[in-house]
Amino acid sequence: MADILNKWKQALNRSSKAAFGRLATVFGATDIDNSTWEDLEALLIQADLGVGTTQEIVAALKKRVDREGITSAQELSSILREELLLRLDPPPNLEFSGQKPVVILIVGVNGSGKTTTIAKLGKQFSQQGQKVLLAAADTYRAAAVDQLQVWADRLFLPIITGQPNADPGAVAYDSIQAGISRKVDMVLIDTAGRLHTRTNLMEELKKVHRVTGKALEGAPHAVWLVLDATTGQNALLQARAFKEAVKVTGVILAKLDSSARGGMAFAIQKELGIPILYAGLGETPEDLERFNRESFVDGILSS
Ligand SMILES: Nc1nc2c(ncn2[C@@H]2O[C@H](COP(=O)(O)OP(=O)(O)OP(=O)(O)O)[C@@H](O)[C@H]2O)c(=O)[nH]1
Ligand SMILES: [Mg+2]
Repeated sequence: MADILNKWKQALNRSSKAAFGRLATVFGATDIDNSTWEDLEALLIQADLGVGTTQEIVAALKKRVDREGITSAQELSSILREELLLRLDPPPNLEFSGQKPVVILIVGVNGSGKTTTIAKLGKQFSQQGQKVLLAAADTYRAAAVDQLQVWADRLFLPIITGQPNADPGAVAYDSIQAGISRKVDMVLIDTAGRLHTRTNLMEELKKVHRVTGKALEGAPHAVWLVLDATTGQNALLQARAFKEAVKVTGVILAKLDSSARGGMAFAIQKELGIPILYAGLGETPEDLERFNRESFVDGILSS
């Protein structure tokens, strides 16, 4: 347990050193005055909480300071922790009851961390005793298929690939068929990165989504959006567009370890209501953790 907490703290070092770390100067002041609130608001916005969430938090803090008769800036720190925690949902249950294979479609913009995340998920699920099949439905670049193939070999996971430039829907379809006949528990489908603003590519993704449903009723059982945590507020626009196109059911925040702006997690929950399922905390297959709101908040607030 202590190891896991340390891992979060180390990974969130950048976020905590940047905007959140500077909270220490706000909380270091003796008494709460107008500048305390101004500084706090500025720092939360810089940490990418978004204007809406920031204003909501500051208003809630002001109310509590009044009601609870708090005067020292120091005490603000612990009620801020509480208010931040309140704005993240507890991790949802990820049991998929009855379905077999469970088909999970992994989507996101270019370079957000999809392929690496699939390797991490594949490793975790297979360690939990699940029979996993990977599907390389990113057929745009030969290198993309190779990348997933390398992970599959390294992790001893079976993989279905298509020819370069093959129809990604066809690869997804074939992989589900293979998953059914091989009686696997899970099919993890990698897709090509695409900008959320490119209509034709988003249409193609919708098609992949539909095709999986033809291969197996009820598929995909989950659509997980991989967001690069270093992107900041643009991640919110991405999440909105992907949610609209393919009904995203969960978010994976990759690269939290490289990010100084982890605050976007709050904006995603507040504005889109999509649960954050996992956090990517590094580049190796072990660096994926179930998103834990306490570890996350303590990680960004530690300085
Ligand atoms: N530090 C860190 N790097 C990560 C993490 N996840 C992925 N990366 C790195 O991000 C880069 C892009 O990762 P990919 O998995 O190839 O991203 P992708 O979304 O599949 O990219 P495209 O297929 O080109 O759209 C690689 O260098 C990864 O090692 C993470 O959690 N932390
Ligand atoms: Mg990829």
